Parts: sequence; C-alpha cells; structure tokens
Amino acid sequence: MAHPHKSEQPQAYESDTAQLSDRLAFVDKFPSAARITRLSMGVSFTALTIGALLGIVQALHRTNVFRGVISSADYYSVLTGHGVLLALFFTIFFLTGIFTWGTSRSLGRELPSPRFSLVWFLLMLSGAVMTATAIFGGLVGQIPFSADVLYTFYAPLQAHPLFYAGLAAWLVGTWLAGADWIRAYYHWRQDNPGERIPLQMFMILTTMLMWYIATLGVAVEVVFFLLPLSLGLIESVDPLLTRTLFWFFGHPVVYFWLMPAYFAWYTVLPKLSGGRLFSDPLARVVFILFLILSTPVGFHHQYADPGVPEGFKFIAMTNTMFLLLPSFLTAFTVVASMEYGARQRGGTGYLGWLKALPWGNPAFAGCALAGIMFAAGGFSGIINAGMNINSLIHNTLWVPGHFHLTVGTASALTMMAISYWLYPQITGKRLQFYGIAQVQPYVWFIGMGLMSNAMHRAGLAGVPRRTAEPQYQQFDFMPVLGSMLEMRLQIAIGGSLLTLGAVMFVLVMAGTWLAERGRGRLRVDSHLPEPISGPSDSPRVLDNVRLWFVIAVVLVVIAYGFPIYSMVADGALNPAAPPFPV
Ligand code: HEM
Ligand SMILES: [Cu+2]
Repeated sequence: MAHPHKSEQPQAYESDTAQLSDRLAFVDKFPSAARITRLSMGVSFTALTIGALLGIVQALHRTNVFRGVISSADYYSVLTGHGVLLALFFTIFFLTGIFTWGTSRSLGRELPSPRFSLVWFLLMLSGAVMTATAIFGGLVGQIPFSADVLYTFYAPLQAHPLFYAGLAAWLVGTWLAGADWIRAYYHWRQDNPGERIPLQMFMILTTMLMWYIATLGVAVEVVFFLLPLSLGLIESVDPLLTRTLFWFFGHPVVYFWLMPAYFAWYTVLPKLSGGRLFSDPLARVVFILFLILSTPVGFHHQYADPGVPEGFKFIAMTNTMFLLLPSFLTAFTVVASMEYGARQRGGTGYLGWLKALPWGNPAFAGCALAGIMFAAGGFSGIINAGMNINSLIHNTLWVPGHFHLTVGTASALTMMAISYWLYPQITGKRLQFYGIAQVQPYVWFIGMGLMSNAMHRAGLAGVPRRTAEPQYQQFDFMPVLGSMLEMRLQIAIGGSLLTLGAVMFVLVMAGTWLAERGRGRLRVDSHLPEPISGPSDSPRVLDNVRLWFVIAVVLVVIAYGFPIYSMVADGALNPAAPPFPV
C-alpha cells in the first residue's frame, strides 16, 4: 500500500488554504476544454429545467390533483418532451461535458482541435433543438408539427420528420465527440508509449466503444425506416424489427446514463469522502464488463413481444443477470473507498464511520444518497429482468417507479451533485447559494422516496403507465398495500418536491455562472488522489481495449444475428412477417 501524502488529507478539499489557491483552476489550465464542458452542461441543465417542469405537470395531471395546465390529449406531447429532454438530452449533454473535462484532465492536455470540438457540440445542439421543436409544436395548435411518439418512438406511431432528423444529427454529434476524445488519447499515447491508460480516460474509451456499438441499432432504425416513413418515401415498416433495433440501443443507453455517475463515484467520490479509490483494477474490470455485456440484453425489454424467439429472450435474461455483477462490484468498491475516507477523517466503529462522512457537503451528500437509491432501483430492476415475473409489472407504473430511482436519481442526482464540485472549476467561480445546494440533495431524496415508492406499489395494483387517464370505467384498483388515494397523493407531493429540487439546483448553477470571478479561491481543485491499489497491480491485458471491443461485437452477433436475420429475411418493410419459431 502506497503511503498517503499530504495533498490527500481530507482538509485539502474543504479548507481555503493558500496551497489550494496556488493551484490553477481547470478553466485556467485548459480554457478550451472548460468552455466545451461549460456549454455542454449549460444545455444539459436547460433540458433538466424544462423536463422537470413537464414532470410536475404530468405528476399532478395523472393523479388528478391539478389538471389546469394541459388537456389530456396534450399529455403525450408533454410526456414525450419529459422523456426525450431528460433521458436523452439532460443525460447525454452532461456526459459530453464531463467526458471532455475527464479527457483533458486525465491526459493533462487540451483536446486536439477546439474548432472540431465546437463543431460536434453545435451539431448536437442543433439536433436537440430540432427534435424539441417537433415535440413542442404539438402543444401549439397553429404549428403543423407534432411528435407525441414518446421517447421510445415506436412504429407505427409517427412523428414529424424534424423529430427524426434532429435525433440523427444529435447522434452524429455524439459520434464526433467520441472521435474527439479518442483522438486526444492517441496523441497522448504517442507521447507516452508503454504507460497505463489513465483511469478516467480508460472509462471514457470503454464507454464510447459501447456507444458506437449500441447507437448503430437506433441509427439504422431512424435513418432507414422511421425518417423515410415520415417523409412518405416508404409505405410501411416492420414494427417488430424497428422495436428490436430500438431496444438494441435502448438497454445500453442506460449505461450512458449511469457511466458518468460511475465515473464520478469511482474517481471523485473517494476524494470527497476524504480518502482514495479502493481499487483501480476493479474499476477497470467493471467498465470492461459493461462494454461486453450491455448490448446483448436488449430483448429483455421485449419479453411481451410476439415474434421474438423465446430462446433468445432467455439468452438476454441470462446476460442481464450477469450484468448485476459489475454493479455489485461497484457497490463494494465505492463503499470500501468511502469507508477508507471516513476512517481517515477519524470515523470508527462497525457502522459508526458513516457519521464521519461529510454529509453537509452537497457534492458528497448527493452522490451518496444517489447510491443508496440506486441499490433500491437495482432490486426492482431484478424483478423487471425476470422473464416470467416481468409480466406482473409490464407497462405498469412500477416501471417509471423503477427508472426514476436509476436514471432519475442514481444518474440525475449524481450529475447534479458532482456539478457542485465541478462547476466552480470550469467557470473559475465559487459555488453560489451554498445553503440551497446543501439542502437540495435531501429534497430530491425525500421527493423520490415518496414518488417512486408509490409508483412501484401502484404498478403492483395494475395502474398503467403512459396515460393521462389511468382510471378505467367501472373498475377499482385493488392495492396490496396502502390505498389508491394515498399513493396518488404521494406521487403528487413527491413529484412536486422533485421539481422543487431541480429548480434549486438550477438556481445554484445559474447563480454560479453569473457570479463574479472574485479572488479566484475556489475551495475545490481537480487533483485526484492515487488509488490504494493502483493500475500496476493488475495485468496489462485489462488495457487491451481492442480485445474487449472484439469480444463485445462477437457477443452481440450471437445474441442478435439470428433473430434480426429472420426479421429481415421475410421482408424488412413487411409488418405481417410471421415470427421465427424457437
Ligand atoms: C423532476 C421531477 C420529475 C417528476 C415530477 C417526474 C414525473 C414523472 C411521471 C409522473 C412519469 C410517468 C408518466 C406516465 O407514465 O404517464 C414520468 C415518466 C418518465 N420520467 Fe420522470 N419525473 C421527474 C424527473 C425525471 C428525471 C430526472 C428523469 C431522467 C433523467 C426522468 C425520466 C422519465 C422518463 C424516461 C419517463 C418515461 C416517459 C415515457 O413513458 O415515455 N424523470 N416522470
Ligand atoms: Cu434494459
């Protein structure tokens, strides 16, 4: 075990020592990377603000608490906006922001061409604006656009072509972003032959390789089927094929929600806890497992689809259960790192060390609370993943109950929390409204506790998701636990608290962005302490990213080759294609 040197002591984070103010802020060292990070995060937070306001409208509308904002017919435009803005734009713009920072920070250099970085950012932005325009056009009678197809945009639902064209442009933007980071890595590699890939860079490389594999499905779906259909160039599509292509992307996309959070939990959270990462090699193994396993599982979203062979659903389920492994490894590694940090701060006892953690530091508290909710989300996810038990909760409110714990908290709250730490470094300004920031993660935690718990239970009682009118005529839901009224109120109150939490976050960010630069003492810096067990404790093959990529592709071919072949063989545009029997 290497022995800790001074800069790793806990006080190095909080205190306002002269030593820290000597360190240059990230924005001073790498101004171009800081600008792209800032711009990406600015778009991300804007999407979060709009998405959260739509969230409260939905929560109040479907619980019948307040219906004055929209009509039930407009609910689907609102829900599409909520899903697309939050699940695609808030999350992925955050990812491009934090990965730009991480590439530059871990390689110790700017990205190769500031102009190229700006190009991919602008491409993503214009794509996002096109898609959002198509969605919100649906709310304005005079505008001939609409896109109330929900964020899964299944055929035969159809949106205005602008919706699909925007998505395609946005996607190409993300591909170029990945190319930008990979190019920076190659430049670094030329100057540093034989060195281990820095951990953050390793995480970015594996995540982006995963993204290239996964987005292929949705790109083919949008460009070859849905866009031509909406333009009237083709008459029909095969809903099963396009759904399959969507879910080819739709499961792995959850890892693009999660990877920025994992990235923060592994590399920044240990420092925030006052300690060091427990194991760098374990972190690498986790990212490799995600690269290999995240795509050949998409059929677990199609358990109820006729036409997908049962045997392939079973393969998807098995792979899904294997995917629990990297998340368990993460739970272990991250908690061990936090415990180490707590003990460095003087914490003792079997669980007593928890009290020594900096719960008043919003960056730490947000990440830790997000991690706790993620554990709960993991359990409800195991139910979703089971092929037979899934039919109990399929398409019920249980499902949004589940993913508001995962993407809606594990990812979203971590992203917000880590911004409290990162934003000062990319703006050069101190965090403003610190008191609001300190309370915010707890507001989110309580709000989500109420909303998600009630959604899960309502789902068990059979309440459907994705509807403005969840009540059927002459039918009463029979809750197993609690009453329907109590659940509705919890969803309404929880949803309102969540939106409040989002507004508090955005206030802090906007305040910080607009603040004066002051004397330049930030209280935070991007120095990350060495892990307790470093990369040299692991075999070099872990860094052979090419090998893992090839294995990932082979697994995808095994899981998907045959079913997709059979869907295409009987006519790729033929909706009536008979299912392939297995
Ligand atoms: C800000 C507070 C939030 C509130 C009040 C809220 C509320 C809701 C409600 C009530 C639904 C279910 C609607 C239905 O099925 O009829 C829903 C769906 C959804 N939410 Fe949220 N949510 C919030 C935040 C988030 C966040 C942060 C994310 C992701 C980062 C997110 C992602 C989604 C997605 C993907 C759906 C599914 C949309 C669909 O079924 O097409 N939400 N939300
Ligand atoms: Cu999935």
